[in-house]
Amino acid sequence: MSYRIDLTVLSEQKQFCRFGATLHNLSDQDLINWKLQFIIDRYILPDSFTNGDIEQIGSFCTVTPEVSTLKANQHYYCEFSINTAPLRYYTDGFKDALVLECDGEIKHPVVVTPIALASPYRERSELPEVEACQLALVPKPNKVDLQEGHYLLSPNSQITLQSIRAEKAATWLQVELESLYDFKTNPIGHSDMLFRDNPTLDEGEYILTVSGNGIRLEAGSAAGFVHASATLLQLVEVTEQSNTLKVPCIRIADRPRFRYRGMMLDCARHFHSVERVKRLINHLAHYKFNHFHWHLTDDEGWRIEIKAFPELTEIGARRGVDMELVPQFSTLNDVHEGYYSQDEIRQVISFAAERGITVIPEIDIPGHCRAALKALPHLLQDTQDQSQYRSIQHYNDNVLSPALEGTYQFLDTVLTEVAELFPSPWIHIGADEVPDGVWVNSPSCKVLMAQHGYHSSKDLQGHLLRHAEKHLQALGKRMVGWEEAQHGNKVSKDTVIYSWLSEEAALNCASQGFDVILQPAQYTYLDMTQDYSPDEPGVDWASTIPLESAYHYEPLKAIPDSDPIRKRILGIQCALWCEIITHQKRMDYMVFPRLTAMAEACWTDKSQRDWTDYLSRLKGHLPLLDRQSIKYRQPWKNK
Ligand code: TNX
Repeated sequence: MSYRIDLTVLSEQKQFCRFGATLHNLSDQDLINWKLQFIIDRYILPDSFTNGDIEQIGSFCTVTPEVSTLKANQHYYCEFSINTAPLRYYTDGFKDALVLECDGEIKHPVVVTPIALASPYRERSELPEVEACQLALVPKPNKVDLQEGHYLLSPNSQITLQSIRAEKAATWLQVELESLYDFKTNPIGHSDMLFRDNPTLDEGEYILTVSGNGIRLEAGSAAGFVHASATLLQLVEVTEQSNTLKVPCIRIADRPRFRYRGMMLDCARHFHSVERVKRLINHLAHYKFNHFHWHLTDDEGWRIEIKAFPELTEIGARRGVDMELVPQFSTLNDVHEGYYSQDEIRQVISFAAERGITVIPEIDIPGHCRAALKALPHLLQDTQDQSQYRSIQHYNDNVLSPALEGTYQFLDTVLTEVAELFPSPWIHIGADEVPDGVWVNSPSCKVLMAQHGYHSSKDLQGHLLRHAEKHLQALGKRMVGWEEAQHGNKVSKDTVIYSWLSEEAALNCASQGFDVILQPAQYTYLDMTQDYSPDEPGVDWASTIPLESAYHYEPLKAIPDSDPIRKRILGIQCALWCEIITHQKRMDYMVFPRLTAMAEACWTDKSQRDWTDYLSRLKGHLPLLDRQSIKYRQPWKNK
């Protein structure tokens, strides 16, 4: 180890903190004409920086020190401030660091020590001890009638279809019985797993009956059959005999509480392979989710192949030191790259459809567009624009211009390809977090504003989104977007709003006549830390979300059942933003077991939900997670 960097909190207040960083030259060579690079996801106030200058693009920082030589066995020290909340977790500190010499020609890796936090070490909180429940069903079905005895699935067991709608569910059940329990059904055996149409059952609803004669799965929809299969997969118990499973005799009549039950995955901040995406979608099916919201583009990466614009992925899907997109969030030295070809996307869509899940793509505009802007500057950059702005993630060049022809050409072409590729009736266009100050000093935006009598940047954003909405409508699609999509009051009430700030904001949209999906960050963001110990990975800008808080998310608590506004709330979605999700293990840790708590908020009636009861079912359910090698966060310390 030749170079090491330490970061220490010097002082902290609610919205202001000061830090000291020390770079140790532990080598036996002087560093000459050197620079320091590091990654941190807070904005460093440039004027607060001592002993050098800092330049920051997103989370990527380059320091030019005041003194250009750092002697062997000496150290360099700098201080700086942020005007945001204190750091509480090790993952808040430097993620990586690098020393550059000779104009970047020589790179020296730097060991990063864990940040010395100001706050005292906080113990991880403990869950109450509970007995593992035998009938470990998650989410809890709405009506369960447990009976005496068991039915044995044997080497002679066969799946029989009396409904064409059940075909996909039956295949999925077969695949999962084999992968989870090493159980093979017999194509010419005794028909004891029967899928049967029941036209009295609504979308998603099912009845599952296990008796001495066998197992019957009834539904009126393809999704209902998938949900029935998911329940059956949680009911089976292994036995000593090979290819023999035990299922308790039972009758379950079950239906979803909300018709939209979703999860969003951010594949832009870090790329996740097709295999990883499918793995997650399969888990979603086990918990009766029916939508997968695929966040495919953002400032830090464009992940979907667009045939008309190969630059979007040639340039926009790669980050590295000497590239158009500089490193962000994780390593400085490695190239981070990846995108999904249209063929791979089709594969994912059909994999999801086989599990009752609709894939909703998101192309995030007009903010969060840095990757697209860097890839297609000739179309998208407004070279006359002198506006000064800084986005939440510290970019000053990430917003599309509503006054450029190229913006519309880009948007129409991309949305047309996306609409052709995805059978989903909904297309998500983002619309979140356009920074203040954008467009104000753009001559062409001023002209556009004057032409239409617009007064603010919100009007301009609305102008662009209304265009997107009309284009999507012409392609037979419904536009959906984050909460800010209704800013400027230009899109129609046909747009579905995904509300992430608060329930109040969601209800405000619903009362204006928008359909709404609830995704409040304080409860449903799986990138939030799960406890108060500093070694918990994650962020906490919205909250820390222990399992108990996730479980206790109860939407619309204050709204009477009779209030018609409830009809506008279509459902719930949880989200995994992936700034810190760099590998499968981290993903599993952040997702599980909180996903199971979210599933219950989506599926199970309020009257059926109980924290302690959930915990005992969760305890009984953990072995099934183990069978899938899911590296979940241990809910109990000494499992
Ligand atoms: C907010 S919620 C964002 C994302 C970040 C996330 C981090 C929303 C629409 N935008 O861009 O990744 O916070 O938690």
